[in-house]
Amino acid sequence: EQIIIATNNDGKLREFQKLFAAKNIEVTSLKNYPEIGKIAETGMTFEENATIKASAVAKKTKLPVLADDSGLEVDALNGRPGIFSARYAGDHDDAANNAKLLSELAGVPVEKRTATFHTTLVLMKPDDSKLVVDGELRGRILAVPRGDNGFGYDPLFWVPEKNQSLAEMTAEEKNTISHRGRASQKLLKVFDDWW
Ligand code: ITT
Ligand code: NA
Repeated sequence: EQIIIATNNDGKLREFQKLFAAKNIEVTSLKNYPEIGKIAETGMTFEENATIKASAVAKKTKLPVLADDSGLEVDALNGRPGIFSARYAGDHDDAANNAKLLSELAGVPVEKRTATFHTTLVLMKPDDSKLVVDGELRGRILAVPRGDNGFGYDPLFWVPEKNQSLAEMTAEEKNTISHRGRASQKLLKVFDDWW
């Protein structure tokens, strides 16, 4: 079995490779399809954006495609950056995004720094039929980054049950509890029947 992950994000790809290895599903990314350029995410929801990415790639490859649209919803910021998490500080730049998040939350006390990480996955067949699943993780935004693992906002996302940031966890630990891990577990549960 082969699935293309419609992503240019190496951090996501690494996590999916681990998550899907258990099912013997081989995962490749858009790196193998340089002719597919940047896909404009013009939707207003995670599902719309994931569907746009999946369907653009399915059309070109005629293969099953999985797309991930994710984002960080910060309560004190009324749910921002949300679907704009990649473009929060302009062009996709993790360091700039994290710096902007810290500055927007400057002075906000720890108990008010609650946030949700959200992932919507869209699995699409070449005939455009799709399977949609979501996953979420609640946590808090730290005032100082912690840990070197993971990617994106991981050093700033603290998980109370573990007393660790996502960047302090191993990839396996993160996959067990994360938004992406939870969505993937749902997907893998129904995958065989749906396929
Ligand atoms: P693709 O669209 O190519 O998949 P992207 O990084 O642009 O890659 P999104 O549109 O889903 O993906 O943007 C999600 C943003 O949230 C982006 O800034 C990521 O770095 C960040 N992000 C997503 N999942 C994350 C995770 O598990 N931990 C930390 N940051 C994450
Ligand atoms: Na997006």
